[in-house]
Amino acid sequence: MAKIVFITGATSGFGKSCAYKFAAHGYDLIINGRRADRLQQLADEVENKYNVAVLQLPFDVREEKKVFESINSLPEEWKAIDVLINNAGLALGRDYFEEGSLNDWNTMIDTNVKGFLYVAKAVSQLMAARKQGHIINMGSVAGKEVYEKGNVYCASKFAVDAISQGMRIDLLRHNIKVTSINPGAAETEFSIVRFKGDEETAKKIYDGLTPLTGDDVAEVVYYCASLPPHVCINDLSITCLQQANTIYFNRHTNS
Ligand code: NDP
Ligand code: 8X3
Repeated sequence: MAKIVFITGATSGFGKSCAYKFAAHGYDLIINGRRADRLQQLADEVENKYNVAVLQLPFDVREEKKVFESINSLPEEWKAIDVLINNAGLALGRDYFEEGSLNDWNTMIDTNVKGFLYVAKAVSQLMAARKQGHIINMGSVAGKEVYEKGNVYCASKFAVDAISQGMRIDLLRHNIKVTSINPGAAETEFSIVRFKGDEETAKKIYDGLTPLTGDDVAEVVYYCASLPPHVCINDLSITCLQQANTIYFNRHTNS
């Protein structure tokens, strides 16, 4: 019986790369995101390429009832989730605190904190019943150190960091591993979403950098998931070579 990985936010970026990586290693996939057309396309591609089974679970992680209903009504054979990659999330805006948009703040907190919690709780209940499992939470360097105009996004990722620590303690008695992965700047659709479709501004974030890619992060996520049963990476930060923390970059520009 193949192992099962459940990936939230699989329609783009890290989640999508993780889908390919885990499928390449023979995992069956449960894939989530709001864009059903992208889930279908991903399912078709990995099923054909890797001959694995894929279950699509389109929902918005902010919809509490839908999250629990979708996960609790999984077919019995799909409830045996080995790995959860709790990855769906976003930044919206990069504004001085007093100029920040309440809508942006609500969406980030509802998605990155509350939605993240709903998925983690629903899946940890399934794992606790089996006394096994591995939850990999997508944090960020922004959850370790605040930067200018990062305010609420950083707060949401600090929350992920604290929740990961709490989960690690409370789920220990169920034999469940909890890993927090904290990437730095990675060129996915993250900045396009953050700047609301302004591709030029999004591109500038990576000026003079060779940033991380989704595949780089997926490699690390898979490494954490592939260690022996008695070994758990608790907390791992990863940046590109040109990034020291959330503020210091060694950009190679012509000017
Ligand atoms: P992308 O924008 O490329 O992917 C984000 C994914 O999250 C998409 O699949 C999107 O799917 C999903 N998502 C967003 N909101 C919801 C929602 N309400 N319900 C369900 N799914 C949702 O960004 P990344 O891959 O870069 O980001 C993935 C995670 O990594 C995020 O948590 C982000 O904060 C974090 N991160 C990103 C970094 C970066 O520099 N790129 C660095 C550190 C951490 P859909 O729109 O179809 O719902
Ligand atoms: C994404 C990385 O530095 O843009 O979490 O906040 S950063």
